[in-house]
Amino acid sequence: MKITVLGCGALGQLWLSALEQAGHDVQGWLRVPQPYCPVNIIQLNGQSYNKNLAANDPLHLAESQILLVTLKAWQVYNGLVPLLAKIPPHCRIILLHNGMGSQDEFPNLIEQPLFQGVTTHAARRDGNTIIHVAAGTTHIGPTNSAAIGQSNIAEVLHQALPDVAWHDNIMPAIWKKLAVNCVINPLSVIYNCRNGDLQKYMPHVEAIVKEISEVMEAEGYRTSPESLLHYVTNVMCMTADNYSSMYQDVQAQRHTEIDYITGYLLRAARKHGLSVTENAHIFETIKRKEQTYERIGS
Ligand code: KPL
Repeated sequence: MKITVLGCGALGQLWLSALEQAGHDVQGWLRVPQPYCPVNIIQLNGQSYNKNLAANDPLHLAESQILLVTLKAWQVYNGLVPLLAKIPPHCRIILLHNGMGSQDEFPNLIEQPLFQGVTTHAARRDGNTIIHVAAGTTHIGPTNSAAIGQSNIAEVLHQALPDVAWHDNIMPAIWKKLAVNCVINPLSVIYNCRNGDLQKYMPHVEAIVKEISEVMEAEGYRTSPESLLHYVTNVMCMTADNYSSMYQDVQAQRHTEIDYITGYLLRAARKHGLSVTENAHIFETIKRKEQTYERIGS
């Protein structure tokens, strides 16, 4: 299949390499157009994958059957909207980012089948190389009417980078991943540690999870603090050696996804009149951290 991957960061390169090795005709799409996208991965089996893959070819884009968007949540609107008129009407668009709320920025703008996915694959950048630190599961499902029933897309992705699970209703999976990111990402910044080290701070983790569970229940999802804690600690263990994407963003003094992670949770809590003081405190801490370096950088 012809596939364009929008965003060539750690996750984008992971998917580019996996889809190319599965035999697809892939290209990367970068904000600043380039003829090639260098993809350097150390795969889970320890083998290196180093290739210059095609990039920013408008003809390829015009024929792409899948547009896989691996941009950060806050980049999606500006990155995706200009491409909508350049891809075919049947091109399937998959949003694969942490957090929620990016789609609220372009309601009903997308006619193509639109899917949302979340993944627990862990990858981190080491210089110019991306290390695939831990295997995970990608959950994917439809988020507009044109995408309903198109479950075969999960199979295409699964052949390239397993596991991929299809959900007719993707929202519970997205909320569970939001819970993971509300805990692991900001706490790894606050405690300056790898994901696995967060097991030393369980009272803090439990307090955050309890608030998330209350918000999820108010939103109509069946959950409990115990089951959510189990899910979050499991991801912590599976990705123990990884530094979370937010940790990596802060280290590189990049804008984080906190507005779409904890920020989204706070907005949902407010809607239901719930007080989520632990998460509010965490949100403020990360925003303050961002402001320090954004002020220095400006
Ligand atoms: O999604 C992640 C992230 O870092 O953004 C996890 C699963 C926590 C892996 O680090």
